[in-house]
Amino acid sequence: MKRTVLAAAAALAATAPMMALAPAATAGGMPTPDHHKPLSLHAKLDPFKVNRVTGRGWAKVHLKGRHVSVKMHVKGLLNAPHAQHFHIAAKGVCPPESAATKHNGKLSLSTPDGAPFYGRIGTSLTTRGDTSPASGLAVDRFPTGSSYHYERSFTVSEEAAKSLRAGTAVVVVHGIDYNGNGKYDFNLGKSLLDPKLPAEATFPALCGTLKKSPHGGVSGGQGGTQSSDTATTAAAATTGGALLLAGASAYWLRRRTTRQN
Ligand SMILES: [Cu+2]
Repeated sequence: MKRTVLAAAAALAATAPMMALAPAATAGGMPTPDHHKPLSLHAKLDPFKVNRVTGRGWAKVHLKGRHVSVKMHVKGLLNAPHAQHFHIAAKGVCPPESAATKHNGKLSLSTPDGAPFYGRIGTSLTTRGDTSPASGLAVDRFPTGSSYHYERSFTVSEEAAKSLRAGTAVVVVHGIDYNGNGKYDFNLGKSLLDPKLPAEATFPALCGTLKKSPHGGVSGGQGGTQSSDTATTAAAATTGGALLLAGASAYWLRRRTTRQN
């Protein structure tokens, strides 16, 4: 019996190397107990005045292993789609106004201007489907509006989880209206990330570092942790369905993660 299983596993490994590789890589990762400690983080999202933004917001993240439950609220932005991400693996801070440079002759802060401070995109906070950096500018899958609430649970990359634990993950909401004409246009030129998009659509609007919450999380008592987990489970069911549609590999990843937890 056991030999049959092993033979089947060997055959699977030979015929489907991609599938066999993924679990092996996880085993090699040797997760420490620390990785399983749930963690609550929060960020106050402040506007980039140099980009003529007056809005603000907040973000809360519950992290367990590589599973995140994200809640965000923003207000006072342009009524348009807003790309939003966890930026990771740099200084873990929002850039000072002095990081701004001239774009189309106008002093403003582009996404690359701020990169030395908040880092590259680690997670795309989309409303559905993929959440990897590849979806960084998937404009049709980001929240739209001048004010909005965002809530979603999903699995982040090992790198993003690491940055969240290290306190170097930064929430950045993009999309500004520099010339105040009520729409994204090319007054600051083309986006440095995608020349088809106006710079205004991708320049950072709000920013905040995700810090460990003083209340809630590990030391926050059973009540808070439990309610968070309940919300996570309910939302995860929806996310699972979306990933299933997104492709077999994502589905595989989802199942693997579920088993680990
Ligand atoms: Cu971003």
